[in-house]
Amino acid sequence: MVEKKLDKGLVFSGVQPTGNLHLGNYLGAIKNWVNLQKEKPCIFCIVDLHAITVAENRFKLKENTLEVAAAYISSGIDPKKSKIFIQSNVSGHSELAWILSCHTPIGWLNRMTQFKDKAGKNKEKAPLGLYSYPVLMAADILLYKSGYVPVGEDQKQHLELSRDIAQSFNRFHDVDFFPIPEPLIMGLATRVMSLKDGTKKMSKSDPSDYSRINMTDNTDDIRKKIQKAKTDSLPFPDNSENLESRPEINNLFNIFCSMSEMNRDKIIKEYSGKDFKKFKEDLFEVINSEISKVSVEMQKLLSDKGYLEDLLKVGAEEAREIAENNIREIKKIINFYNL
Ligand code: AQP
Repeated sequence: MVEKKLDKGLVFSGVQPTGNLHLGNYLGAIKNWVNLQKEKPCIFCIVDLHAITVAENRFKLKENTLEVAAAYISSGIDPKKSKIFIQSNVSGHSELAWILSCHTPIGWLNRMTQFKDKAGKNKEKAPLGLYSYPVLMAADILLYKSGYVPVGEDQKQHLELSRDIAQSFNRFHDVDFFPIPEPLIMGLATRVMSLKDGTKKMSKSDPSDYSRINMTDNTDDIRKKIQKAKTDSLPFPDNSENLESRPEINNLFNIFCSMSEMNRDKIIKEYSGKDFKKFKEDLFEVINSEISKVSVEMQKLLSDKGYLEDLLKVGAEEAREIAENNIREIKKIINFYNL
């Protein structure tokens, strides 16, 4: 549950349809949205324009898009309460991205670590879209004048940039049009790490399937992956202080806390000094009891493509209505001719 009072307008967030949705996306993002929709109007987008910033993601765009829609609904997002739609179906996202790019100094983009990570050594050959990705993200949020953006830790820097861009627009035009969006970094697993390397983020693009629990994994997959998850040769710790120096253990411990909703000290008391066999068995149980249900429900929804498509169409119509109104206002503020 969100503890602070949310009085700054609606909630916006999204997931890229890039396949391999995983436990990080679930715990760091989607699961938290289910509670938020009880308190606020929410918009949950499938951000396909972001996905095409990486060329390989274009191959399975349609099926990955439906997979995200199925994941949202199977996790408990209610399409009657929250708007669920595909980003490219609402043209205001691209239109506002251009406008906001004219309010974004290149120096701000040069600081973005995600671009540096994804472009790697080949930054001269990286597409412009990958570089300007955070401007499109600012447009996604500001198009709906959203006040809150629930995301995992990894998106914090992009969100800070969205705030700067909103302020820059407001200041330049001397208006108070865009609310300054706040990140909501929620839950106990805001940065879920790879099961094979506790210093690396659990990620869709990791070539090893054993690095992550996928939201479509069945019971057997989950069992195998937890059994094989990297630990170390020391016993389970007797306090949470030295966990930072044991990244794999820290990660499994955080996943356990988050999924079981058990108190940290209670978990430590239960397993302290023991080897990891029993802990892993119990970790498997808590993950499996939740994720395998989501996975089964996802398969069911994915077998009814028409249902998902209809729902996304309605979501896009509703989103378009808000977006078009706001774009009209923004154009007035800029002083564009509107003939
Ligand atoms: N490991 C993670 N822990 C916690 N939260 C995470 N999120 C992603 N990975 C983790 C959160 O999930 C939401 C949707 O993310 P996205 O669709 O933008 O995907 P991503 O962050 O690009 O996911 P990956 O797995 O890291 O993809 P690749 O490998 O392509 O880079 C966001 O709220 C994000 O914070």
